[in-house]
Amino acid sequence: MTDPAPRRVLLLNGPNLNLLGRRDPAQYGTATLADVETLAAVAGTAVGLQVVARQSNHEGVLVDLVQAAPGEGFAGIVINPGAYAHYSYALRDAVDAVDIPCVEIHISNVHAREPFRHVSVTAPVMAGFICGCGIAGYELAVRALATRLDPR
Ligand code: CA2
Repeated sequence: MTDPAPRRVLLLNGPNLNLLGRRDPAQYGTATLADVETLAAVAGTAVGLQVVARQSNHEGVLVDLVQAAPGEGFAGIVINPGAYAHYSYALRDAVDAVDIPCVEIHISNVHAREPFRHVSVTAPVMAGFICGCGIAGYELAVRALATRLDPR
């Protein structure tokens, strides 16, 4: 029998993550968003997942992408909501409304930074939460999603 098509997962990066590698290397490292997307794609291939990457600076666009993900055949979502994690109830509600697992990732250790970053309003509706592991967190998130998805 032929192998089934790989499951597709959505990698969503939120506001300002398009600037990765251009400023603030002490906080976020020197890798670019393209590097992060490649890393996640390679990690996905290793566990039988096809990773499709999107980035937006706009809350409503991220909400639309989350809402559309199940209908577009995505089995799960890896999301770095950026600063929206700290206050976007709209993004939280969108994640809560979809019936596919979502894993939140932050490059930096948000708990070791300014107090406003200590809270993630999106985290409670996620299947998992990773922070402070640098961009390796994206690989960990993809692998966590793979183990979370039912075997076919
Ligand atoms: O640690 C993370 O991954 C964050 O989600 C990054 C967000 C920040 O608002 C969150 O609190 C934690 C900001 C991303 C900004 O990225 C930049 C990269 C280079 C230069 C400037 C900003």
